[in-house]
Amino acid sequence: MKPRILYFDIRGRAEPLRLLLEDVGVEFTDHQVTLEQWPEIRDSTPFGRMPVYSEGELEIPESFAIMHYLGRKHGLLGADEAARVRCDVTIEAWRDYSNRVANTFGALSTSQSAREAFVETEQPALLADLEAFYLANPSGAPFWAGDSPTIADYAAFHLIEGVAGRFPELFTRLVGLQKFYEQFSQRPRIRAYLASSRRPTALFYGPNGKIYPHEPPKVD
Ligand SMILES: N[C@@H](CCC(=O)N[C@@H](CS)C(=O)NCC(=O)O)C(=O)O
Repeated sequence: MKPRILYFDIRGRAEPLRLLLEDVGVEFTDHQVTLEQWPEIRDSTPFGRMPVYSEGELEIPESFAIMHYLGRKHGLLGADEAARVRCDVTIEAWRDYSNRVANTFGALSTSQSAREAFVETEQPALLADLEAFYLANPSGAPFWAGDSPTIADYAAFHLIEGVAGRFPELFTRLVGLQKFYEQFSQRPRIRAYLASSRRPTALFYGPNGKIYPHEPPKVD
């Protein structure tokens, strides 16, 4: 039986998992749940949250636990200790960035002035630090950790795509991140997935509904 990802009909926390499975060529069922369907499904999930990954008898909640499981299974955790450390650091640093974005744009309680401050000051600084870390990969290969793909690349790719779509001016200044993004998107199975209709179009849910990659952020 094919493995299954259960998640909302958005990219969100499931997208790095989808990108990984696509890239390694594993066929999977991508069960996309609408907001309306969710209340009926919630109680059947381990923590009342998604994503949930299933493979036969194995059921894994928590997106990072799933990511690490798939990383172990498909040899995507780094080829040596230095790469494994860079992989972990990359995952954590992008997780912090993603939490800041979610708190800023996904929460009704965030004020407009806090959103402005994030976009003008904090976000460029966070991304510049991430870019510097990427460029310091000693291998010089177009990956975040060592000279082969790791789970960090799928996590970073998904979040960089959000920057490219929603903050294009900022993205043009982040030449290193652009280079990674362009090279990674040319991997044959990734390219096929990006062009496919099976991919959800929305990035995530904001307080007023779905947020799309090319929708500019509302900061005023
Ligand atoms: N730490 C969890 C967080 C999961 C989570 O917050 N999922 C959200 C969607 S992104 C959810 O299921 N929300 C529905 C709800 O809370 O009712 C993970 O990384 O998987």
